[in-house]
Amino acid sequence: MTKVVVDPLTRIEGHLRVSTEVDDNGVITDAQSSGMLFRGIERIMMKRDPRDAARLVQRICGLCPTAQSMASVNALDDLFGVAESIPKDALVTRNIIQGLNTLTSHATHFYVLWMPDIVNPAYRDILATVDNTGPALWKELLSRFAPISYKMDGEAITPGAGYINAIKQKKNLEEAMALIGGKMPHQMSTIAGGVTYLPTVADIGKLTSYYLNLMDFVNTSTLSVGAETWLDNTFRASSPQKAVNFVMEHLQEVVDGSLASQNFSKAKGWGDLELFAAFGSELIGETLGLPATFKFDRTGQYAEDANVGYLTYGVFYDVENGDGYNPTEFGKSGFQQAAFINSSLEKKSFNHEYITEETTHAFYETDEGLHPFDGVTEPVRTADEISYEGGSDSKYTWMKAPRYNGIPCEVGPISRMLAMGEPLTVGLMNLFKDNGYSAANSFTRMIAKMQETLILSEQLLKWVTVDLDPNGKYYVDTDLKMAKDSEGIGLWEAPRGALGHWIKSGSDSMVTNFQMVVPTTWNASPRDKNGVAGPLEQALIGTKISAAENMMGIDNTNPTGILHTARSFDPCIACAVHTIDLSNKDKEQGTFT
Ligand code: NFE
Ligand code: MG
Repeated sequence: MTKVVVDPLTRIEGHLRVSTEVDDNGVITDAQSSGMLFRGIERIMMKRDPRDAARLVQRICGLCPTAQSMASVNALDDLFGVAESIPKDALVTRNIIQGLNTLTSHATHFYVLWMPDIVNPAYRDILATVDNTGPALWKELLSRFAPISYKMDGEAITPGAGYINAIKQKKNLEEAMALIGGKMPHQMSTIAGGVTYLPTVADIGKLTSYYLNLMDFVNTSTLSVGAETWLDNTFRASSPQKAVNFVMEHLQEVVDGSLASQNFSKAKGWGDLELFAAFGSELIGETLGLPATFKFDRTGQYAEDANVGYLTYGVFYDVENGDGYNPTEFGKSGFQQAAFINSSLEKKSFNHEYITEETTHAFYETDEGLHPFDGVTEPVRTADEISYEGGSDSKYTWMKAPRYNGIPCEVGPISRMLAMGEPLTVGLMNLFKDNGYSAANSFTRMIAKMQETLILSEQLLKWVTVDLDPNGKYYVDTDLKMAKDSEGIGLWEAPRGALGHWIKSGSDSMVTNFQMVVPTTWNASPRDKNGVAGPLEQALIGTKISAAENMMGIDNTNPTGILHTARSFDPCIACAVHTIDLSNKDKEQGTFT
């Protein structure tokens, strides 16, 4: 038995430690996920004017601040009793700014955080031995996905085009967000009752040109067939089977046109997503007759008897139906679909009352399952209570353990796509399940994210060019007295998954409790009081430490299995750990102001 620890895991946000035990066959037999970043957000809201929430709590993170501001403002609309009267134009504006943030985040994760994994040196060595495809494929992968800092045998590798273009696209989308939000990150536009932004006709023109720049990126980098054709045949397919068939037939054509010539360039029909879809899966690659494939469908898998569900609260207001929204239930279809989906992929209704957080294995006073309205954030008080070495029976992380009806849940694009019944995601997940793979794995997580990117891009165009009205109404008046002795729920979806803020106020309308349960706290959760591991932990246990193992032997010093799996969840520890300790400023464990 060997202990393999990755600490810190790079190319994520914040500081995550993944600690594993690996047997002599390279199988991970135990795993702990630890959030190492101790900071402060929930407690700074206590006794404040609740309206501060929409400005302050988005400082939790620079990746998903927009989602945090949106969850807060949903909670405030509920607290002030105005949720059902928010004008449609304000809801459209909020949808646009969240859509831009989600697209930025996904482009960053796909190209900048995850794809450099595909040019891990282990794969160069493997591909070098694969006749007909290996070396040519390796060259093509480098030309697209190698990051700026990539060095191999002391030689600097030229940055990949996809990597560079994603960074340029991030700038494009953040400029668009700043147009609405005044600045980015930490936009200033969303307030209880609506938004402060009133779009002009010129602004709509500018937003449209940012949109065209985005679609240029999507259509020239991501897909050779163009987003519209792809979506017509996948997202709008009449069944999951038809969506999968389209993708397989399209990929087969591309494969047939390029294998003999060993040419995997865009000219031969390989967009970045197509390349990943064909070569990223052992199952799909073998079906297509590819001699070289990656095995990302074998990383990040749940065991057959996994105790994990998929959770989404729904996101984006249903602007077709006019003003207002229900804070606990956005709608019943599309992006607005809230759902709990069990490990057999059966969709159930959602009720926020089933959400609890436990701290049996986290560095807080032990709670064994409080609903966020009653949630407490009380860190342990002495440094000797904080150790990351104790193993799964001890406390080992700053992340709490959220549960839905007692069940750990994976959140993120894969859960949203499942809930909306997106045909390609549903079809692929069932295909893997029926072939003895886990439905959720590194491959399906990445495909679901790119599928959401395409669907959301299209939706964004409608919000910008059809729904946004320069003569609209953008807020309803609120008064602090309306928040007297009240409570509010803000449910939303951040790019990384289900995000909830819960707020309570007293007789002076000031905040008496504020709790946030964020996506990475779900995904990178520790054990709960029953010893059940979190989703990332369960996805690691039972898989191989070395995804490149087939030809290279077991390599504990390049634990590709851990890297792919952990990064496929797109973790953000800045969001996941958000504690403050104002009372022990002189103590060793660290304090924050
Ligand atoms: Ni800091 Fe966040 C997102 C939220 S993470 S990135 O998306 O909420 O868990
Ligand atoms: Mg919290």
